[in-house]
Amino acid sequence: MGFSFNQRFDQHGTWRRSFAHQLELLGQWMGAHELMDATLQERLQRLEQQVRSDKVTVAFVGEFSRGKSELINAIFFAGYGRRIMPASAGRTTMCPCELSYESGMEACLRLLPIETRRQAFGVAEWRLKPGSWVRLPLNMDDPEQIAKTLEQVTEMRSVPVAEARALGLATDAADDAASVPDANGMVQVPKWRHAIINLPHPLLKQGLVVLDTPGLNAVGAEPELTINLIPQAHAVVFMLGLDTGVTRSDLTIWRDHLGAAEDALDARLVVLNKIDTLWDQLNTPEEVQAQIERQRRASADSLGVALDQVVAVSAQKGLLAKIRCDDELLQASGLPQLEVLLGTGIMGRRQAILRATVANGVQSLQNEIQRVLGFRRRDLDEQMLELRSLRGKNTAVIDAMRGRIEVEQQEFEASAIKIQAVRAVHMKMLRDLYQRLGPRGLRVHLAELAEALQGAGLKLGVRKAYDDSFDRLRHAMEAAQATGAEIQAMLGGTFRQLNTDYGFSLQVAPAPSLASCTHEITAIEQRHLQYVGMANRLRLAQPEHAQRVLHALSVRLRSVFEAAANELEQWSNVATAQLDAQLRERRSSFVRRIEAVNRIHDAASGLMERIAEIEDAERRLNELEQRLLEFTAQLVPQAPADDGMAAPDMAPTQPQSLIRLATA
Ligand SMILES: Nc1nc2c(ncn2[C@@H]2O[C@H](COP(=O)(O)OP(=O)(O)O)[C@@H](O)[C@H]2O)c(=O)[nH]1
Ligand SMILES: [Mg+2]
Repeated sequence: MGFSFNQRFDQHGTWRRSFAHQLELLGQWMGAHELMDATLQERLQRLEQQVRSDKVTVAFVGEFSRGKSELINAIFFAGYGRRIMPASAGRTTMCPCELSYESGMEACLRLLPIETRRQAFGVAEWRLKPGSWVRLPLNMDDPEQIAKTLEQVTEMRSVPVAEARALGLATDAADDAASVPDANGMVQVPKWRHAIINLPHPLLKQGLVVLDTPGLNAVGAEPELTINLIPQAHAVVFMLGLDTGVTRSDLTIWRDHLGAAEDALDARLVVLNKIDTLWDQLNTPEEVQAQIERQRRASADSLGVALDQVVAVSAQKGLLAKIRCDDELLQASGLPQLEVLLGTGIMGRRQAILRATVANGVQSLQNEIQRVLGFRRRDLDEQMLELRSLRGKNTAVIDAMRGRIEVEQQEFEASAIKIQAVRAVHMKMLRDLYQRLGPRGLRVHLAELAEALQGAGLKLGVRKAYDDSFDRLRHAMEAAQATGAEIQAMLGGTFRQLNTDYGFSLQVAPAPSLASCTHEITAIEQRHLQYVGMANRLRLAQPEHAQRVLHALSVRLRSVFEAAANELEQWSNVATAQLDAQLRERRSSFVRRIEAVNRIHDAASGLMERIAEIEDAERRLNELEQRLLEFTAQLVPQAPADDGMAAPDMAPTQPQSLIRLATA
């Protein structure tokens, strides 16, 4: 038995809260024991942020009228006791709708007017301009008011053909997605370009983002959806209607907008909706079941997915059943099975990834702190040896020792200057690296593509420009990787020297692998080639559309490059922070040693006192280490009980009696 999506998400939320709390305690503890420095602080914050702001996006994609909005209502919003997203006959979602929750903002619907398409900005930029959005408040105590307000997302406007063209919306009769002009030469276009629904729903508050999309026509017009939003969703639910089967436009969306990227197939579910249309009195439950099975198989075949990735449901009956608390109808609707697949399968995997990342972060944090503790311990050991050698010695010997320590200290300070020089080279290499991975570097790599896409009558050279540009991008990533290796070699050499000369325990980890970034670039390329290679050629002939495509593409790539730069930066910071920490510890150790020798010089009891102090300090170090291990053991998350189990058997074995009941 697996968990439903909602349960899974709830458990995850609980874990995240307790993690954040534990992390805070750890931070306080580190501060109290002088184990905190700027880099460790930053890493703690990053871990905390990673867990707190972890968003999980589920996108519902498919041709209009397949029941996407109804399914969203059924899975997430049945608790409101009514339909929240508009999904009744003749009321179709006309713009992409994002349901999410931003704390500190009142519940509201924000709408971006379609006219913003006249400008080259993508939705991502418009997000930064809150003034451009129409904002309508939602009254959380009044589901009627919420539903009524959300009907805005179905609004259309009548505009002259020329204006629709200027907005980059399909008007060409050859394009079968276009709306046909009426007698006055007017066409219907969506009133809004994008909607963001800010709702303090428990799941949304915990970081769930639901993306409801309109049909093919609107998806095709907004490359940002295909290039950014849908590929970045953690799960994609592709909707089909049992009443229509797999149509040509269903296939177009599947192929051109979801792409057949192998690794993404895992995070994809196909929902065959409206099975209730078969529940009539004339068919026996066995016949109904057989027909559903046939359609599942046919859908799986036409889309090229495994049969168990196709789930048959009735969103409408599922919603109704939840509202009426009718468990038998709910089972018959197939909704619970779908929810388990989404929860245990897709979300479970996604959360396992986050937990693994966090476990890694905690482990390396622990290593860093242990390194500091180890260094302190070694320093104490050496002091102890030094002091024991002084037992029963006269003041001349003690003076000689002070002299030795002072010489050692001077030599050490002299080498600190050399260290500065190495550091300067390191910084320069890093700066070059960031420059190449930054927005300006990216623009250079994309210049050829931009030219080809924007040039008049371009389309022939475009494929080559794509190939070249993406090769260049991959190259840039490989070059960054090579620089990382160079930095590692250089720091490694310096660190080894310091370890030998001063008994440091410095170590540079290998530079982080950027293979996943290179892989991501290839995935973006594949998806993109698919996009430009198919039905979208026509659209690409319009310069505004080409501009939008380029724009969406660079936004997506920028985030990949940024991620690579961040990884490298983190890694390099850890290495230099280690060095700083050990330099600092060593400096104060010199001061303590000289102080101790002075005390021993002044009073016979000084030596025994100092030895006792050091023994005490060693005991405390052991306690600290023990406590550290306790903290990290608590932080490394335990997976929920059913992890690692195979996804539950999803064959839609709806009990015959239930179908009978539902059809009665
Ligand atoms: N019979 C039946 N109709 C459904 C079901 N789900 C949705 N519908 C209807 O199909 C139409 C389109 O639904 P909607 O959710 O708006 O589709 P969307 O355009 O994909 O979001 C509406 O009239 C819904 O009432 C279902 O499970 N069974
Ligand atoms: Mg809809």
